[in-house]
Amino acid sequence: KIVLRKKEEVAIAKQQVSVKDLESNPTFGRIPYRFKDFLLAQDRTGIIAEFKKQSPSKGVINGNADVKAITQAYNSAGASALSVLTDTDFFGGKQEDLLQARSVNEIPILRKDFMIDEYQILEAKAWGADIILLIAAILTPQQISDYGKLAQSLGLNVLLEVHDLAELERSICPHLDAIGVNNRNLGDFTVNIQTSFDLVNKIPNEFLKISESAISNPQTIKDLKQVGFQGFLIGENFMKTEDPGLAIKDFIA
Ligand code: IGP
Repeated sequence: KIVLRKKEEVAIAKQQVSVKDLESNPTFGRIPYRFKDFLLAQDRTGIIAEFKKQSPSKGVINGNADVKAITQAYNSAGASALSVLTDTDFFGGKQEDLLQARSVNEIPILRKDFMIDEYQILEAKAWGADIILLIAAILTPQQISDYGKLAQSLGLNVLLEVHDLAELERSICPHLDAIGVNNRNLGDFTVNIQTSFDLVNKIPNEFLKISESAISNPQTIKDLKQVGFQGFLIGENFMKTEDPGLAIKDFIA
């Protein structure tokens, strides 16, 4: 169970690095990029390009991938934002990946991890993230509201991830900037793009609308745009290729 594993991980991290240490990191004071400014920019594509070396559903995708080279290539191809996995146990990511991506990119970066404690939001800020992910399936509405509020008070943007209408309805609150519909069921890993089409009209217009996972061709982006999505989170389809920075180009009209 991911949540229990994360709790252990966070408990250890707290012993090693105090909140004070996180706050005194020079990166902690930077002013984050605004998700909206990049997602809606005319010269960008709406693609949130993900750096992901492995996943529980696919195993190793691209074990030797170079985070700086790939995120820079995504960026120069026109990605609106980057997503970097920092979960080690399930996704083979790490803090260093985010730091490295931050050091060479001037577009928003999502810290892609399972946030279950306020401490991780301070980490995200200290490591140079601009956006955090809150997954409705593993959080109570109270946690979503509290974590969203804390993140926004630090200048971070908040992406809420939902997989069905019940999650969306119970989790919606003012402390969110974007709502992502995950086309992958985190319980059994099945994917269905239809999930996005079914939920798009239930997302209030004040939030950025993102479709996440299992997007594998440019036509799907056009179809999703047509119904109102503004962001498209894509990982595996790029990462599984020899050259992810080249693969993204086919998705840019
Ligand atoms: C990307 P894909 O199918 O393009 O690789 O999916 C992203 O949506 C997926 O990695 C993801 C994810 C998550 C990973 C969506 N929600 C939550 C970890 C945790």
